[in-house]
Amino acid sequence: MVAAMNLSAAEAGATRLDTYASMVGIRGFEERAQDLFSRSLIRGSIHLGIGQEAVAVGARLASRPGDLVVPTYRGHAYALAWGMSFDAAFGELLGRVTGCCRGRGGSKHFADREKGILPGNAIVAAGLPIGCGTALADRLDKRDRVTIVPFGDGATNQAAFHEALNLASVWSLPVVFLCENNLYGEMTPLANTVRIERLSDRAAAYGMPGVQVDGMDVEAVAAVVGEAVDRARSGGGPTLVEALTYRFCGHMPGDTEPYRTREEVDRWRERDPITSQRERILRDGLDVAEIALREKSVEAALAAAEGAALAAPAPDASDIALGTPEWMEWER
Ligand SMILES: Cc1ncc(C[n+]2csc(CCOP(=O)(O)OP(=O)(O)O)c2C)c(N)n1
Ligand SMILES: [Mg+2]
Repeated sequence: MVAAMNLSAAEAGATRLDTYASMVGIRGFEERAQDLFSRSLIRGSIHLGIGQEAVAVGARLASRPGDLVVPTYRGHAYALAWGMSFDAAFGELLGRVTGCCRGRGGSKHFADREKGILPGNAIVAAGLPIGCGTALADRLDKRDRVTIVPFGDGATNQAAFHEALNLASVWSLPVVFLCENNLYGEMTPLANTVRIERLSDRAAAYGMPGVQVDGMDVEAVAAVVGEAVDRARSGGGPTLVEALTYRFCGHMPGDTEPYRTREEVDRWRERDPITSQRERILRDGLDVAEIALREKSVEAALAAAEGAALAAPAPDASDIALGTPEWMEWER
C-alpha cells in the first residue's frame, strides 16, 4: 500500500485508488483540453503532458500540503495534483472569470497561492532560480516548507539550471529539482544535445545527490522524491531527481511528430502509468466495479467543470489591473 511507503504523514492516507483517480483526472482534463483546442475554444497554445502524469502525482504524494511547486508550461498536471479544482483549471484554460487567475493567465500560467502552486511560465529553466528564491525565503523566515521544481530534459542545458543547482547546493536550500526526462526537447532528441547517459549525473558537479527513477511508476516516483523532500526539509540540501518518462502526445497541437516513430510511441504506451497503477489495484484485490465507480465520478466531475467553464463569462475589461501588485507579492 502507498501508506506503507516512505511518504509524508499528511499524505500517507492516500490509497492506491486515490492515486489512480488523480492520474485519471489529469489525463481526462488534458484529453478534454485537446478537444477544446481542436474546436478553437482555447486562445494561445497548449502543451500537454499526456503519459507523464505519474511524475506530478508521485511528487505530490511525496510532499506535504503547503509545500510549493513551480510548474513549467507543461504544468497542468502539477496544478491539479496540488489540489486545483477542475472548475478553476477549465475556467483558466478557457479564459473565463472562474479560472484560477480569473482567466487572464491561460494554460501556461495556472497558479494558486493558497495551494502553493506558483505561476507556471514558458521560459525553459526559469523555474529553477525561482525555486531557489522561494526556498531561500522559507529558510530565512524559518518556514518548514520544501519547493519542488519540475523541468524538462532540455532545461538541463540552460545556464539557469547550472546556476540554480550550484546556488542551492552551496546554500543547502530546501528544494528538489525534478527533471522530467521525456527524451525530447520540443522536437530534438536528447541524444543530439548531450553526451552523457544519465542527466542525474550532473548533480555530482554541484555536490548533491542525483537519482534516476522510473517516471512511469507513480509509487517509485513518490518514494524517490519522498527521500529528497525529507532531506531538503531536514536541512540536508537539494537533490536532482531524473524521472524517465514520455509524452504520448505531440509537443504542442500541430506537431506532426516526424522526429520519432510510431513504434517508439507504442512501446512507451505499453508502460502507461495509469494502466499499470490500475493493474496494481486489481492485484491488491480491489473490485473492478469499485474502480469503475471512481472512474465514473471523475468523469462526471470533469464534464460538469468543463460545462460550467464554457458557460462562464470572460473577465471584464474594467478589472484589467486587478491584482497586479498584490497578486505578485508572495507572502514573506
Ligand atoms: C529560454 C527558452 N528557450 C527556448 C524556448 C522554446 N522552447 C519551448 S519548449 C522547448 C523545449 C524544452 O524541452 P524540455 O525542457 O525537454 O521540456 P519538454 O517540452 O520536453 O517538457 C523549447 C526549446 C523557450 N520557451 N525558452
Ligand atoms: Mg523534454
